[in-house]
Amino acid sequence: MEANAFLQSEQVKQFSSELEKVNLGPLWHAIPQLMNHQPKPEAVPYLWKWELLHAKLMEASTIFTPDRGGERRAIYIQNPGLAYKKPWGWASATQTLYAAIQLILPGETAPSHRHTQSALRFISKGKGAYSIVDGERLYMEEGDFLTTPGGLWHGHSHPGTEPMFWLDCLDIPFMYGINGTFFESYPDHIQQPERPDDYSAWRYRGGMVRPISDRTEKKAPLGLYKWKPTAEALEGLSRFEPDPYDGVAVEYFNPSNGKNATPNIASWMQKLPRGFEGLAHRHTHSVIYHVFRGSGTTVIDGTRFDWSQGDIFVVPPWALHEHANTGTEDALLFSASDLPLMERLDLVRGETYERNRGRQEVTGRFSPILP
Ligand code: GTQ
Ligand code: FE2
Repeated sequence: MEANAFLQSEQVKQFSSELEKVNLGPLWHAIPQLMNHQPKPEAVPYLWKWELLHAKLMEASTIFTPDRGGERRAIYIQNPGLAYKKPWGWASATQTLYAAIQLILPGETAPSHRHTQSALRFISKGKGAYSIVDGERLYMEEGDFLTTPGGLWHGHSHPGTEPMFWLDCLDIPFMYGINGTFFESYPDHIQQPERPDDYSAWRYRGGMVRPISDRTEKKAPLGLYKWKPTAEALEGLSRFEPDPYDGVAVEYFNPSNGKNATPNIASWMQKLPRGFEGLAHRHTHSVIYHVFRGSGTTVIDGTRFDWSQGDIFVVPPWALHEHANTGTEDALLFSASDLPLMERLDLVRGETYERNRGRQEVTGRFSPILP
């Protein structure tokens, strides 16, 4: 008897269902689903418009305040492909990463806490608030990048005058999946400074040199990466040929060890020069993009996503994608990915798209939800 017919036979089926009743399972039925030949992500390519995120956060500000709720005013993105997780509470951006936009208004304070999840922030809009991380107040402005590795106390407060919006990205779903969550509230609302303001930014004022004490590996020797030096790095790199897939791209790194600034999450700032038309590729890590400046399109698995300032979009693992700048200025994309997890798991793999001169055939166009 041929294998398939044998598995479908009454005797085998009967036995399999008896196993189920006693909390056992037959591998011979499970293996093709469990061992797919290549990644089969549940997360789908998706895009959230800034107009929607902004409108919902403004609405939230009339309903929820950190004061009354004891927590941050953040609204997270839920990947429709991960909606199967909602019965146990929520869906995340990808299988490993969470992303949200957080809004803090002048006069508000989000109390300090600490957790095993690592966080990063990228400032989309506004200035004047600070994040206090491990006793250091970091004053934030548009384009700045902050890292808060797991385990450090952190809270936010806004002594300034205009609303501030930023992207939060954390490895919450990954930590949840491995049951690695520990969380504590700070005993006394928001932590008070234990070091001078912007201490780490001053220590790294020079850029590519480090204080001699940082030869010893530290979790977050630099807490906040200013926009200006990042922009200068992109400008210098722009003298040369852009990467055919990613344009002109730099990575935020930990100056004490040369690794990604945030444990488990890699973060990049990439410039797609005016007229840039990237080639398609795919890789095992998944990416969350946040459009800092400009507009363009990304084709993901054949569907075209049009993006502009403030939008968030997700490239799931192993999805073919290519970026193009269709606007009249340089485009700047901030991104966060789980590449460091893939590296630790020895799962770094990628493929370039060879057909059609390296560009996908566009089979559809994504229609985003507007407010
Ligand atoms: O600001 O500390 O969006 O702990 C999710 C979890 C933000 C934060 C989020 C967090 C924070
Ligand atoms: Fe937090």
